[in-house]
Amino acid sequence: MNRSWWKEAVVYQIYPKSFNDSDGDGVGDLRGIIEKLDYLADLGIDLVWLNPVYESPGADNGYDVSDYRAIDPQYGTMEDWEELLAGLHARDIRLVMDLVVNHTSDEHEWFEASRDPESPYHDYYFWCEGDPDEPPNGWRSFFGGPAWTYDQEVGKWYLHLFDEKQPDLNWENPAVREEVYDMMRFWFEKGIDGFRMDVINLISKPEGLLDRDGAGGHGTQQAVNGPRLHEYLREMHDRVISDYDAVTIGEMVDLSVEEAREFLGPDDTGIDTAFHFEHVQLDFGAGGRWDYEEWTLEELRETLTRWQVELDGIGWNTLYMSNHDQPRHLSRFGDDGTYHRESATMLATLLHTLQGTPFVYQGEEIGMTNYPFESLDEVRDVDTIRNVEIAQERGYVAEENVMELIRRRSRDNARTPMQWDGTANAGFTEGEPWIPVNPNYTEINVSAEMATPDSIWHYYRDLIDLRRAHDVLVYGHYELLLPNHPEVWAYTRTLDPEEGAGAPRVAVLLNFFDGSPTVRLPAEVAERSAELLIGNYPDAEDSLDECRLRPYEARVYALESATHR
Ligand code: ISL
Repeated sequence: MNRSWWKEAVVYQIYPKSFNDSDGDGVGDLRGIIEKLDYLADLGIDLVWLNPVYESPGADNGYDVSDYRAIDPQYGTMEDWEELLAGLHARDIRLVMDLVVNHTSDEHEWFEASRDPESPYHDYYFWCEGDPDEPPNGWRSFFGGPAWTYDQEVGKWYLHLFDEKQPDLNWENPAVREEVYDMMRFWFEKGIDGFRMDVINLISKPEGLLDRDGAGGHGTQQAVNGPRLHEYLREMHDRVISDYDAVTIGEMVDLSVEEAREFLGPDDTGIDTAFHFEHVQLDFGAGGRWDYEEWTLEELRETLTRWQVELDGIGWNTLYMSNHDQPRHLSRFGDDGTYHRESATMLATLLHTLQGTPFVYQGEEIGMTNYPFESLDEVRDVDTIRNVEIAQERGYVAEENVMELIRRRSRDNARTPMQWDGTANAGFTEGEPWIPVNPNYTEINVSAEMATPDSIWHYYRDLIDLRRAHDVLVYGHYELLLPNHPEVWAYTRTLDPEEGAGAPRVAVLLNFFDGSPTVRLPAEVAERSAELLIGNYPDAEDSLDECRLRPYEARVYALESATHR
């Protein structure tokens, strides 16, 4: 398998608004991140993905960009950003910026100019003529409600797949593409190491979208992997990305593994790796994200196994369960009460021992949990507010269950401030935080975690070190061992299987529940001599013959000649 620095990297995602506030205005900022550079280096990560810090009115916390080449004043200045990049590079940490080019802010100068039908900018967006009472088609916004807004002054509708303050760019217009490529080059020339590409598989809209009787009538789904997507991505690669040693991480909604094989295959679109959503949608009910159903180990294991097997040798996986759009994965897939440490470390073991690039979302490394929302006043996210209203209208959620749904689902669960220590506001700010701090900060915080030798934080650091020491954990082929075990997920990773029994190989055992199951591995694994590389309980036995796992126990064994590189 071809080696790449980004395959070997562990990524740390920083949501700047909630990471660290240096000036007491209650909002995290770039200087706040600079203060924590040594923290990042101590954790051992290789790459930072920074959510948008561009100038923005903030309707969607920076995913509504009004100037792609300027830093939003709430985060600091371009000089601060340059200092941050230099500070990261000085510590051998690379930087990936967010590329938000499916849409701009409605306050972007292009959109403002586009309101004039005579302006060359008019065609930068999807403006559609027609009856003010009847949207051009039935497309729905991801944030709920119609994907079209009628602009009285212009006398036309415009398309927005997200908030009405996020009009979609018209990629069919070559001038739009040129603007984007220029802007990408601007950041590459400043020295960044790649882009995480926001909803990149929505940029190609179906033909006839603006034609009321045209193809657009079949629903928003048609914006996913649209007809010219390959062409645009290829062009972006050839025109800009290929000039740099950069990683490209596509956020791709509704991506199937078959599609991923197409997009991520060598010499195709130039996208190196992608975020898919299959495993974070297993607990969606019939009504979608704002409807709930229990996830099962069977489904989770089957889903991620499929991605492991199908992409092997063809594409490359991202390994994540958390980000700024997802509730905290410890609360979702683990036990954030009794087995807080055990389940956080077990899930971390999964995310660092599959094939792919692990993404650690800020706070995950200390076991941050969902927020105990009690009232709508504590919610900040547009997506939550709008979608909850709609779920109520449609009857997916009764009034008395609204707060429970928010506690489970809201993106704000991941956006509460990073918990640095046990002082006021968790050490995040000396002012009033823009969003409430999780009251559990007195127990769950960086300072306590770093001071406790067997903490979640230390386990993350050990996992990151371990992956760096063993090529098999990066490049090894995945093989599922006990496909039907009701409580345990067990697999091996093998480097160069053609070397037979001498190939470096590790076995991973993960107990997903609070029982104490017995694991009988197939003889060819169980009979090998094994050395425990990492585990989240003390005194795990060295033998693989009939193991009994403790609640949420995780163990990683080297089998026979698993070599250090
Ligand atoms: O947040 C969601 C639920 O998990 C998704 O519907 C989300 O909107 C989708 O994953 C796209 O996300 C990205 O683009 C959005 C922005 O709000 C998200 O924060 C971003 O990650 C629009 O730019």
